[in-house]
Amino acid sequence: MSVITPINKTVLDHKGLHLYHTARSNCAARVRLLLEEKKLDWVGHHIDLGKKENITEEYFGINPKGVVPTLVYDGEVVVESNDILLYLEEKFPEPSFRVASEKYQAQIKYWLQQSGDLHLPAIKTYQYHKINAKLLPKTEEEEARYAKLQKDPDMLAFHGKHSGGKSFPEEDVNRAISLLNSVFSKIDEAIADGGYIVGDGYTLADISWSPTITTMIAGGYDLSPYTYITDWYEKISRRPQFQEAVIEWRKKATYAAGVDPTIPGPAAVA
Ligand SMILES: N[C@@H](CCC(=O)N[C@@H](CS)C(=O)NCC(=O)O)C(=O)O
Repeated sequence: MSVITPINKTVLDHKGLHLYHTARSNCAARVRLLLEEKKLDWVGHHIDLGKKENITEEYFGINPKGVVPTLVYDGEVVVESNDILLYLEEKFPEPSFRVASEKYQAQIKYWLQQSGDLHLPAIKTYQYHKINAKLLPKTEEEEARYAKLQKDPDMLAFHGKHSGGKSFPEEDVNRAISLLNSVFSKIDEAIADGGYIVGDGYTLADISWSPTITTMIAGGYDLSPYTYITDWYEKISRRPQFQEAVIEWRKKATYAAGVDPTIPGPAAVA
């Protein structure tokens, strides 16, 4: 569980649930979705990635990698979106998005782990290659600020690959696509069994992966070979909670001056 001791002590005074999040982030969206499903009240702190509001000493003081989301609950700081899902499930068990059997609980953990492990090499790489590198360019001053604050070597290497208008190396993009194809084939197979990723009910595994599908569609990823995923996504995206936590929030995103916010894909994810 990614409970951390923050350097920025101001958040220790937060009472109740506070979420530091971004409108267009699939990582933040999965946490908003669970909060919505559990009908929990939360205070939002919107961190606009376009305006580089994450690249500040204050924000790195609560999230050491400078990424969203970060959850603060009564002063306890939790990072890593999939760990936040497990944390919320533990603190607020009803309604539950886990299933009772041990076999299924292990499967949920596996899918949350996959979602976390594949984020940087597959989902984020694909998305920066397709959209975000152009959507979120850093000025020289922002680059310098980032280099000073970011201590994580993987994050430095990742953002170094698109700095100064560079394109992602072809091998990274090919690897991302191959990882995505492989995980989507597995998810498709899992859904074929019971209509959901784990068993025949809506669980944290679906809550973790469905906002990622929105992001993939927005990035122009072809999901048509995965017919079970397509039907499952259709079903989940019709939930009012999904509309509120994922789709409505995406519409609130703002963009850096001079950036074209047009996103390919169905109108629902524009
Ligand atoms: N493994 C992290 C990844 C978080 C992450 O990379 N969030 C993205 C938005 S989806 C972000 O904050 N990007 C800004 C950046 O990389 O500087 C999690 O699941 O919370």
